[in-house]
Amino acid sequence: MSKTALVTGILGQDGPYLADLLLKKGYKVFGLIRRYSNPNFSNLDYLGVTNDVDYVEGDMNDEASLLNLIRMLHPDEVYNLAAQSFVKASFEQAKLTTEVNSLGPLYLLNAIKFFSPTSKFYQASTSEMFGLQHTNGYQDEKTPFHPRSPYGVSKVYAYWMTVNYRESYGLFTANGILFNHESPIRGIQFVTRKITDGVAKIKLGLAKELRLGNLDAKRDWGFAGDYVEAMYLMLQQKNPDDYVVGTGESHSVREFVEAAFKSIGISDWKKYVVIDPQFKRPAEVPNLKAKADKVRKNLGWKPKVSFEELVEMMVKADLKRYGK
Ligand code: NAP
Ligand code: G4F
Repeated sequence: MSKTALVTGILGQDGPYLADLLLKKGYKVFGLIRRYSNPNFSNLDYLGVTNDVDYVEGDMNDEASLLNLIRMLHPDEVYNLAAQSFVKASFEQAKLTTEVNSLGPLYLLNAIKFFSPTSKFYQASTSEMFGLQHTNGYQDEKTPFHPRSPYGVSKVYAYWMTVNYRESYGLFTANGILFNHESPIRGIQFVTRKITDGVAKIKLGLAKELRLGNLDAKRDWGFAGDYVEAMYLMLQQKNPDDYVVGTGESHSVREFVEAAFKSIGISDWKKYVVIDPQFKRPAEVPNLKAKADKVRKNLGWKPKVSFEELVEMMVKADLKRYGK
């Protein structure tokens, strides 16, 4: 019999890449969607898997809907990807962010504890939990947390609940502490996609400028398609554990901008970029760089797409979209 997986956040960026991977491995994939008048399947369409996923309704804010789903489905694996994942919005919507990102995972953990204790659970933890902290310029599994946003704080709660339910009840729960990962279906508000979308519009004469915030922030950017493999691998191990996942390379937003303009043959990018304070944050995370030795050694995972390849892939996809 084929394995079953419940994936929350199925309509986001990571959900479709993970669904594609699991379907190729023969899983039956249940995707959690909230009730919408018009749900947006465009990211699943991009990967060509819209009709292969079984959709179930529920909301991370609605405990009963999650309890009921776990009780009915008894999935072999639960991947909790749903979140209010935009850091900037979490400053203005801290309560909502906390409810979805902290209490949502708690509801799922309780549902597993009561109704399906053999289900393995993956929690989408994040490098944002490290915030200002680093160990000699890197972050790894031993680096303490110092979150810098309501988003980061909400994810620290979920991280520890995931650890606590493993230690208290013997559940198979794993945290993937993922560094930034991007793709052509990255949400348009996030800086990488905002840049590649803006660059494509400038190239095609559809825009004259690109308005951005802090160009000095540095991130460890990888490709989402690579990172969902690490999520899957974490749930295939004999014992549950927590893993940092990243490339080990850090680039500034400025470097991303430069690379994106370079990919369309423009070197004097400063002519087009306007610094706009509305895109700056009350507190910034200045530098994220993964030391992902554990995931490489224990799970044999490594990224396949380089920074330059990622930028080019995203610019090309946006040019193609507007070209159409
Ligand atoms: P994303 O594109 O923002 O997708 C998040 C998904 O969560 C969306 O599909 C959204 O559904 C869903 N969601 C939000 N509130 C919900 C609710 N109340 N009930 C049910 N579903 C809800 O995020 P992503 O980039 O794919 O990231 C996946 C996960 O990894 C997130 O938890 C994020 O915090 C975490 N993470 C991401 C990165 C990264 O660099 N991408 C790094 C580390 C950790 P709608 O489509 O209905 O709005
Ligand atoms: O692309 P961002 O919005 O991503 P951020 O804040 O790093 O968060 C993402 O990665 C986390 C993992 O580390 C995830 F957990 C989280 O869910 C999300 O996926 O911003 C990246 C950097 C920031 O330093 C920001 O201040 O880019 C800087 N930035 C500069 N100008 C901008 C802009 N960010 C956005 N979104 N828009 C700008 O105009």
